[in-house]
Amino acid sequence: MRYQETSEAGVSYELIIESETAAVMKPLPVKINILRPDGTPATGAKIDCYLTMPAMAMPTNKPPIKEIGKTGQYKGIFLLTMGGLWNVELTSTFLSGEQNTVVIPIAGVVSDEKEDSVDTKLENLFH
Ligand SMILES: [Cu+2]
Repeated sequence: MRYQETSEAGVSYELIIESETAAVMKPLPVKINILRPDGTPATGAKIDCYLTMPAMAMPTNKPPIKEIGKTGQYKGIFLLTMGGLWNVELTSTFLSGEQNTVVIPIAGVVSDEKEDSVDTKLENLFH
């Protein structure tokens, strides 16, 4: 899945979740491509990432985000701890000291497969 958001300062953030759905309670490898307003890769930024839910307070969820080489492409692993709407809050601090932030909403999906397997386990308990 691919999301794109542009900050007020014109910095573009592309968030790629390397799976078909943002499944809950599964490690989700992500890549983040950051482009400056002139279209060049934003290299050497420090990225702070907070995963929050707009509907409620959740425990702090702050996956580390690291740059892959000096490419302006960053990576990390998300873990969504419940189903529903999440906000991916990304703040970049550039070498110049300049900061900017975007918020990207994503839907955490409880996997049917997981529910089925729990049901099957319960059925097995009662038979
Ligand atoms: Cu929640």
